[in-house]
Amino acid sequence: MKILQKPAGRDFTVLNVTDPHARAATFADENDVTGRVMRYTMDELIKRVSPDLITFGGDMTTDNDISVYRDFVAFMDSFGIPWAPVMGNHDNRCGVELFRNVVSLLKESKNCLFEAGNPLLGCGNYTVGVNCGDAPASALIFMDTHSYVSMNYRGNPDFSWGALWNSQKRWYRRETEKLRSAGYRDSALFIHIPIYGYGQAVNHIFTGDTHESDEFYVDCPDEFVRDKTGYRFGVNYEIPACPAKDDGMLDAIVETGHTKSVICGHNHINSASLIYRGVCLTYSMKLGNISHFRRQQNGGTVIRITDNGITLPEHVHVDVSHLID
Ligand SMILES: [Fe+2]
Ligand SMILES: [Mn+2]
Repeated sequence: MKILQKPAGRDFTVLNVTDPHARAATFADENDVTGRVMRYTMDELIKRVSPDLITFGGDMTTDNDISVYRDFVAFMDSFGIPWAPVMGNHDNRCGVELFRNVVSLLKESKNCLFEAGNPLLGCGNYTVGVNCGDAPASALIFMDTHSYVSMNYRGNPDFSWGALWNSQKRWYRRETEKLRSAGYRDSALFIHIPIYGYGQAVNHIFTGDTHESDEFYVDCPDEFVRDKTGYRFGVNYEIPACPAKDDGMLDAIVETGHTKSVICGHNHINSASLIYRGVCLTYSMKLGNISHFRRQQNGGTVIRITDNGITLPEHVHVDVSHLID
């Protein structure tokens, strides 16, 4: 487990960005709009948030092209800030040999904390500890949600979004047990594809699936149903693209009682943050304007590690209208 230091007397700030779906031109052509949007967004986020760590929620690119992966890794490295990614479904399905090269890029990268972990669990199941001096504070857990599985999904017998495997849930339980006995107060979990609990939470808390509003990133519009805890923000514009059958992961999280917050990507136009069964389930803001994009959702999502544990997330919206109009 890699350890980062929380400076005494201030919070440790984690900035999550996700789903850039970069293209060759994004970084190769300095006048390319998608590249300008991505650079501007990252620069703004870093200026406004001053992150100690950038977590990355997957789907680096949709193009199965090693040069785009190389450019993206260099881009993330260029900020001089440690960063920790999970794999997205597009990364996972880019092909065996290319994927091996992507993993090498991440391992060789200067500021990337990525660990492939046990290959029997997929790729990129690992933990980063945040300590204050020698004292463990909170931990960040990263897990691979794979790409697709074949099962009956919404009428399609051959398809469901990827789910965490049983072996990964066993790893997660052991990992949180170890963290707890080492003195880590709590943890946040970073994944690409939402776990089944996201779907359950939406069904449980809201009467409808979507709510059309441009003000999703501010607190609760009146007409939007508030959950029982009174906590929620964001809007889901589409149904959670989670596995079709219960992956049992929310049960594992609730039973182990260590992870306070889960942050996922994948649904590019969802931004809801809900507390369900005592766990905060959040969709991250999306980085950049490529692939299924709402300009109100461009930005990043922040959690902070305080002396009292991990805070609830906040969305940071970066307006890029001047670049894409
Ligand atoms: Fe994506
Ligand atoms: Mn995805």
